[in-house]
Amino acid sequence: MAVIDEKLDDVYAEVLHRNPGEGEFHQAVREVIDSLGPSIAKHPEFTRRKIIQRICEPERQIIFRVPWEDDRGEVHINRGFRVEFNSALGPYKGGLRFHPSVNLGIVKFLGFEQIFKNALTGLPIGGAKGGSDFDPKGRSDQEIMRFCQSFMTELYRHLGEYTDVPAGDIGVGTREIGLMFGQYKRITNRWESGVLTGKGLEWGGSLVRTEATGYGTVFFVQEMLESHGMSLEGRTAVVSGAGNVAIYAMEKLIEEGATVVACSDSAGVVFDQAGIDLDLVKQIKEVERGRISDYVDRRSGATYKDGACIWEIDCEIALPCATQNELTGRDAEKLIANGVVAVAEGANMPTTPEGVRAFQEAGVLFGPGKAANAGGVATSALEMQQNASRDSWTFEYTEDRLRQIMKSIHTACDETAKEYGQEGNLVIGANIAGFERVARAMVALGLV
Ligand code: NDP
Ligand code: 2IT
Repeated sequence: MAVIDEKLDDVYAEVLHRNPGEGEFHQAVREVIDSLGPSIAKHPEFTRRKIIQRICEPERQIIFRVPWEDDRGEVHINRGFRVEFNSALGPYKGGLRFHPSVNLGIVKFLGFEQIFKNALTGLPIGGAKGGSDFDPKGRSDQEIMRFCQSFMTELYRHLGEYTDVPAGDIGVGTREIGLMFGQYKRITNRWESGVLTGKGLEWGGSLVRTEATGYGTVFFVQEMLESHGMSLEGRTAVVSGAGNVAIYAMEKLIEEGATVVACSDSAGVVFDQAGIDLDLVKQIKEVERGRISDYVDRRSGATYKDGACIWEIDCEIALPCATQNELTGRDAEKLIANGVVAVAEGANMPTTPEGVRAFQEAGVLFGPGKAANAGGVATSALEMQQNASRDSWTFEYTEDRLRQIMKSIHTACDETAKEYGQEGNLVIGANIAGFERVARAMVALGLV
């Protein structure tokens, strides 16, 4: 780990003390704090107003019981979370994750990252995250509906288009957003489209939101490559995961002339030298909600390995798009030895601190998640704009807006890194650029 700035040492110690056992949250805070020394040296008002201490403390944390009944009549009790972290720049905004691993520390790490990511988009959105330890795998549509309705029956009172606007994340897509929107509408008697994003196209959703995170990550990679006189054309890529982010990252990579040779899910890895057949992946994961192992049954020449490590596969572009801490220092060493040129985080915090350091020391172009995967939430903010004006934009126009936003995020990270004497370090650039926008707003809004 980098040596933490002296003045920030106490701040981090206090975070550890106040939030025991929340390893992922500690990791996310440490990563940001490690970058901020030069910024607070330049802005004594941030120290005087205790901006970092305030940013590390969520404005509000909601934990609630979610009871529901399965198809056999058995009662289940899950735990629901919403951590409303920071609203200096706009209403709380961030996804909901349904996965058995969800706990308060994970929701807090995600909510904390979201503050800076949302600031980087330049759009008026604060930071939040939520979810539940509910496991949707193997559940029927009826069970999913009962769970979503129970979850929203508690959460609705905390939401609103000017208050808190959730969206999807792991285990939450258009189906779940629809069921939650339906329950919100029923309870409140309001057709309030701006209360959730990631909605279906026929009931207030935006074109490109489904594709946005994956596409945005690839646009960010293109910015990194182009600023070094390179392009995606003809490059070999590997993308972990096979969910929403991974699928649309693969789609844009392929469109831009790269060959994607591998993807994965939590069980194993598919390798397809000829290039992943994306229509088949979509059929298996989006339509059938099956496992990625099904791919090899329908595609000759492809192989599948249970429990394999995707980062052992030769590639020039590596995009971790599954989950946190999925790419370790050892994995990074393997990718570097195999000649990786660029890595961008489609997932949130997928690379461990050792992994990030290894890439940076080896001179690999590295795009941190809070910059590289900001296209999803940015397009959510575009959905909110369309909802507020009761308008809907074309695919081309919305995609162009997304491309411009990703370009401006890259420029902000790059220029901020240069301004602070850290040229090429997009981690420091992203952290400081995101932080300073929030910090300036917090100073302006007073001690609230
Ligand atoms: P999905 O639920 O659509 O897909 C998740 C994928 O990751 C699946 O292939 C899943 O495999 C795999 N995965 C999940 N948990 C684990 C685990 N513990 N170990 C290994 N693999 C795992 O989620 P998304 O694509 O929406 O999200 C992926 C990542 O992108 C997350 O980090 C999320 O926070 C981040 N993100 C998402 C955005 C969005 O707009 N959706 C925006 C920005 C970031 P399996 O099916 O086997 O569980
Ligand atoms: O991590 C993320 O940025 C998301 N899951 C998307 C959040 C959003 O509000 O669109």
